[in-house]
Amino acid sequence: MLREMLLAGSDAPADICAVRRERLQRRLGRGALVLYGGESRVRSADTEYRFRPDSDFYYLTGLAEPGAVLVLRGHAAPHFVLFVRPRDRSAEIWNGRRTGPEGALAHYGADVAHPLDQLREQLPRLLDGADEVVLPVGRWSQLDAMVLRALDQLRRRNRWGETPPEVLRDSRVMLGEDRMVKDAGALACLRRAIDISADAHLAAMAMTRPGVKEYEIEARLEYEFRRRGAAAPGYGSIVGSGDNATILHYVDNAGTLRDGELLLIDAGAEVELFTADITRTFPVSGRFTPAQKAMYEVVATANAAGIAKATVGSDIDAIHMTCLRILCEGMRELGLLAADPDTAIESEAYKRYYMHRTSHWLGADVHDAGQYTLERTPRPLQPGYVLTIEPGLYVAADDAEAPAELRGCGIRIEDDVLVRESGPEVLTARVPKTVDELEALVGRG
Ligand SMILES: [Mn+2]
Repeated sequence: MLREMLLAGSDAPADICAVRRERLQRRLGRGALVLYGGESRVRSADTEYRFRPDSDFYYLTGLAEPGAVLVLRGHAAPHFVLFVRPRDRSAEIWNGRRTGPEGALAHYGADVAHPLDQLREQLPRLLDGADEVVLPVGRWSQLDAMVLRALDQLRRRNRWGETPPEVLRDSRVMLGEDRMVKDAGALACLRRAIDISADAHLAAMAMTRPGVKEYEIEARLEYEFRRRGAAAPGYGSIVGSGDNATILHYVDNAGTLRDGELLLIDAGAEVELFTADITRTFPVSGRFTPAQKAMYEVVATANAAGIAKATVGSDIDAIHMTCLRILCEGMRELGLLAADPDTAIESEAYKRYYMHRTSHWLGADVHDAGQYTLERTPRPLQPGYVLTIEPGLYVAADDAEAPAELRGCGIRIEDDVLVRESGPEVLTARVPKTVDELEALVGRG
């Protein structure tokens, strides 16, 4: 699908994974990268979850098969080596098709491919002469052990001229740096994921009315995701009505929508591992109460100001502080806090109603790879970064100090934003969020 999407685009390279490997090889210098594609996970007894490959591995190979290992060598040819499960007629009848070493060469562009059981024997040879080994240290204990054993073997064979790498480096920093700036392939997937998610949110708004169950909304969202070819939700869909919306990671989705309450939906589709991350909040009945509307406008103002701040050279802390100040002013106007914004920020009194940060990187993981600070200072935004802007306000149902009409209200408005030289692009702009738009759409399906 990735290939089709790229070919349908302008002049994007046909094999984006090859371009990524070339780019990474330059970062590697004379080092060697070893990545594991991940394994199937048991759901219960002997049934498994659908396999979802490791994001870094898939980013570089496009191969989604359990057990595969990638060795990318900067120091010598062959540069791109894959280890995969061998073809096996019986196993494939039970558990699905396998690529096999032949397929790894023919379809994934490997220079050399081996059956997985040769990894132990081949790895020392492949790491010989590299100046460092780059791997996700501590992520997969078997991979760690395999690499350490290979290094030990090279050390013991030094008299024969073999040379072990001296440095172990964590791959997640290097891959994270590469994944920070979204390339043509990443952006094509993100735009597709967001497009599907936008339609899903519109469909959910249209069917919202009192008496509907949260899980019916969840099913409608995820029906749209799958109908349009997305692999799955990129994270557990949150469909929280009434005070369920004040639980940040609410995924039970078991409640009933009631007249007079708000509904918060945080859901996004995943396409080729890239996921949308969109939150909208609107009234179950299609009409905000005056108090709900006042609270909603505070969050909407923060969301707009946060987006405006997502410019080259700005940073996630600056966006957070911009939103936080507006939310604190709003909390005072709404009667939630008595303190002025400076005092509320200083004392952290605002955390009673706004307990999370405003942004995270978005990409092949919903909370994407890439460091947030460089040398302990917030990382300046660069063209090609994608982040969320998601201010919110949450008033617990039993908060006796809050105005009665706001108790049990949770509001979050989340957009996905691409940083560009010419200013922020709101990738999620198609999902309605003004009071007027929402009141016109909700329940009209
Ligand atoms: Mn988010």
